[in-house]
Amino acid sequence: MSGPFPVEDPAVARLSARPVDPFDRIDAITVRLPFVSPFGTSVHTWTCKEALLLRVESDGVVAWGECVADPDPYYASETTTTALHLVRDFLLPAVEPGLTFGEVEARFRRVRGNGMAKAAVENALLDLAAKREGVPLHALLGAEARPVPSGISIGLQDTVDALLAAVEEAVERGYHRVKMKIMRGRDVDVVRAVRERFPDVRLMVDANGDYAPGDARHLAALDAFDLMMIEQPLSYSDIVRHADLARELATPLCLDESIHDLADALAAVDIGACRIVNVKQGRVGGLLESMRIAAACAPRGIGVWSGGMDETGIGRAVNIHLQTVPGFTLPGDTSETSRYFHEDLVEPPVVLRPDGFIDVPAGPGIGVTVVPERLEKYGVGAVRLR
Ligand code: OSB
Ligand code: MG
Repeated sequence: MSGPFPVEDPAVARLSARPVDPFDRIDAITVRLPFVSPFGTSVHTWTCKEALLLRVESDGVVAWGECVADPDPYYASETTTTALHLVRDFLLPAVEPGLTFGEVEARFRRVRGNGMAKAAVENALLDLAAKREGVPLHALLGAEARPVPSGISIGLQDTVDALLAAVEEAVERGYHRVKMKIMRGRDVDVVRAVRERFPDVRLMVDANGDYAPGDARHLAALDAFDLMMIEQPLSYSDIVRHADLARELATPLCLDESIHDLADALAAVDIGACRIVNVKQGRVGGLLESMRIAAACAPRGIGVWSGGMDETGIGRAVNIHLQTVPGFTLPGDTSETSRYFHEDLVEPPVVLRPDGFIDVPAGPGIGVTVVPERLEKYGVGAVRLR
């Protein structure tokens, strides 16, 4: 049943009214960072992180925005190349200092979809605003600093032993919940093996849309393993069948790929397609839209957590700041830097405290510093946009 469309969240309204700061130049830089180990999913195996970065300079202040798109369209339709096209030819031309963030967002709405490109611009402008004001990003979002819970996303492994070893390491490190990727033919037996060995771990699975509506009975076998949720079992393009599936399963469903904005989230929640939403700020078009989704889900009793896109330290910091916002109620896909990269672009790296929590950076803006030599080392292309 559809409820009323939510009124604007007060924190979002305040940020929307804020003018965009003046800037002197904007560059796009593409980087490629090798992963410590390949990340396998039902849709693709990634061996490195290619990311499009936006660098904004303003009176000697340097701000950053990382676009979460991959170089390929296997997780989402956007790629690093399409995002550069959209940023250069359609989004940046619509940005003028002095417009409010709300007005910029309204201009961006004329461009359909392409949330990851929009988010990259918004992220950079918000980092600039926070740095020029001398406050951490989470304060700009209206949230109090609080340690955020950790979560790990373990890719498909070649053997069950390798998976058990990865889960064991995660449990020893103190991660608050473990997510494992599943796909057709690598699901029930593998999950059973993990559950038998780790009876108490908070466990969930992510299928990246590998199943079809006819698989409901098969997926119901997962109900035996006390999973927190099943993430995106069916296609990214099919919210309605998730509602049908949800009625067949005891385990809550969570949507990732299907949710591109607040309207998608409300549609999914209203028809019972999910009880939990994975908010990736890039996928939904930025931090303002992420806050709207969290604010709309909280009173509906819908769990929200921040997903990840194996970001470099720039995007990882953004995800950590976002999770201080009320409404982010569950551990997200936020893990230590050392799991992904031998060397990241930024300092300091994300580390887990002994209690498994992650401290939100305290410095201005995103609160991490890009190391120029590493940008040089991992950069594969740069172009001045403004
Ligand atoms: O489906 O959540 C996903 C990474 C890339 C693309 C899609 C997904 C993921 C992850 C990893 O699960 C999240 C992370 O560790 O950043
Ligand atoms: Mg997912």
